[in-house]
Amino acid sequence: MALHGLLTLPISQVVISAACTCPPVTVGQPSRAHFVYSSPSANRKLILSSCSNNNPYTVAGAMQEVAAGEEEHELKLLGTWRGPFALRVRLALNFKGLSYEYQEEDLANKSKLLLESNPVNKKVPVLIHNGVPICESLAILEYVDEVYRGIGPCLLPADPYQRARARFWAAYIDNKLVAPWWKMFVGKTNKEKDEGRKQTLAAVEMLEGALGECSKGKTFFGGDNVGYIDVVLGGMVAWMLGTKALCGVELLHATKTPLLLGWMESFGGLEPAKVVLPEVDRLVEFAKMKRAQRTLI
Ligand SMILES: N[C@@H](CCC(=O)N[C@@H](CS)C(=O)NCC(=O)O)C(=O)O
Repeated sequence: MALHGLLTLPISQVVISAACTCPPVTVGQPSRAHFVYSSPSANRKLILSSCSNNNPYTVAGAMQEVAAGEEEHELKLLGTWRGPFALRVRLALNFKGLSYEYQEEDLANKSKLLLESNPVNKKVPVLIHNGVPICESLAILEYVDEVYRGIGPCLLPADPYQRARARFWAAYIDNKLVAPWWKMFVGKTNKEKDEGRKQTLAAVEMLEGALGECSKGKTFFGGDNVGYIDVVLGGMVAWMLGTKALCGVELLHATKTPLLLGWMESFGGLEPAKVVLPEVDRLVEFAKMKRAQRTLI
């Protein structure tokens, strides 16, 4: 890895991202920067290639060098292209600019690797880091954020109160949005579907308020940059957009949820999201077919 030249850079051109400092501390030039990577496997620091300060996601280029030069950096993700839980992990890895191998799972015929990696729940996503599996999407997000601290944007805020709040909303999304959404979509009776619909709409309204509060007038839950809540909800973007076609319910309204509508457009327009978010029509067709067959989605 051609890092030696970079190591000789004058300190005035370097952005130092110490192991627990978020965001990176900038020293010198405002427009171009170099990053220091604190290796999770060894106590050594590497300065990575230059990134534009204007776009934290261009650190992806730098990560390619880590992948090439850090012999113990090996990430493999088991997921499905449409699952909101695997999608949030892919979003997080992309936003952090981490390279990883992706294995698409067939839930009707789960791979040996999945069954061995997640023997308890046998579900995706599973992230395998240097051969060690990590299960449960929220645990994976936190793991990635901790291990690759200083690489790309931090997902969880540095402040303990803000961190607790981000975790609160992530749990809310799982329990009060995703679970009722599912009930609305595959509920066995009309009563069950109707309950799911009411709960989902109530959750969307609550999340509109949460976005206003967390973003402090900026675009994302994380403020100017995408953070933990953004990627957690991000996994649901295509499902939310497909809700009208799948359940006959309009989830977002220009008058009732203008912030979430704006969030969705901005989030979906970012390159790290664009490359993984499923195409809504494809998702709708697939989900309808699976619902008709009553098989795992
Ligand atoms: N709480 C889990 C949920 C994961 C989950 O439900 N995954 C689904 C796909 S979206 C799955 O693997 N289902 C397979 C099964 O139920 O056997 C997480 O956050 O990772």
